[in-house]
Amino acid sequence: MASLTTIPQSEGETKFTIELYENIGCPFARRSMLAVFEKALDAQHFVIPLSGQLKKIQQDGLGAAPGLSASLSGKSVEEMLAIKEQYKIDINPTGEVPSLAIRHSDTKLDVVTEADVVCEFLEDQFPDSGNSLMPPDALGRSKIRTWIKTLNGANGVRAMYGTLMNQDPSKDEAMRAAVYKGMATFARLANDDGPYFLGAQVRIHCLRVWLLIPCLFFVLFLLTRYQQAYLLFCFVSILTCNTLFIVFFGGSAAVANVGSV
Ligand SMILES: N[C@@H](CCC(=O)N[C@@H](CS)C(=O)NCC(=O)O)C(=O)O
Repeated sequence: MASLTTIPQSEGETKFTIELYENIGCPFARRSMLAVFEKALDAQHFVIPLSGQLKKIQQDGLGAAPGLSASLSGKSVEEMLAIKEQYKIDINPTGEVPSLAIRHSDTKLDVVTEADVVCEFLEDQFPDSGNSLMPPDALGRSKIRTWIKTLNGANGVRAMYGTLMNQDPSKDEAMRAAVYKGMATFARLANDDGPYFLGAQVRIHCLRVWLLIPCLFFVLFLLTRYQQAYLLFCFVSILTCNTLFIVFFGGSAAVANVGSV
């Protein structure tokens, strides 16, 4: 195992290090990357190829997935396939990212999966580190949970993607109504002052919403008469999101290679 950075812990606490298994091309993984960043945690980052990327590079060579080749530079197609297989054996049998591994000093390994669960775990485990991702009051926490539930439900992301993908004009009206219903829930729960959902601080659900901004703009583009303006917003926000991720996580974060584990 490559040497890992140890998180500062108070005396008497068990020593452990955290490892985030991620891929910059995955919105779920990005959410966990943002949570690690917001909690100011010194995690070891490992890039895991996505199945779609592996399929492309097997068919058309490393150039077919430039993002992956940049993250795992110097690795051959066979080595990338091996990284994925080893990840399934050691960390997450589903092969999905993100996964957060907690490696204890006695080599015991605990693994947390599912992006939302990883984010809540980081908040629960490190309440005093970085930004607090959950508000101290029960009412604030209930608003966050209601919005996340809405986002996961029929009027949330599913309605947005459904609207994007729909080829049947007779369903347009119902889909539009679902998206508006979801947005109305968001507006009802949101704090009037901002700039974030519950006021002055970034909270856990902001990590989800930020990554949906390009999608929201695209849905608005489809729903509105001012299509050119929204299309422009859509491209700008996609570019901004990607650029920010590359700057913050692709460049400056210690993105290591699981092959060195
Ligand atoms: N339910 C999971 C979904 C994560 C997920 O779907 N990740 C995709 C990439 S965006 C993945 O790793 N798929 C498996 C693969 O590409 O091999 C979560 O919320 O974290």
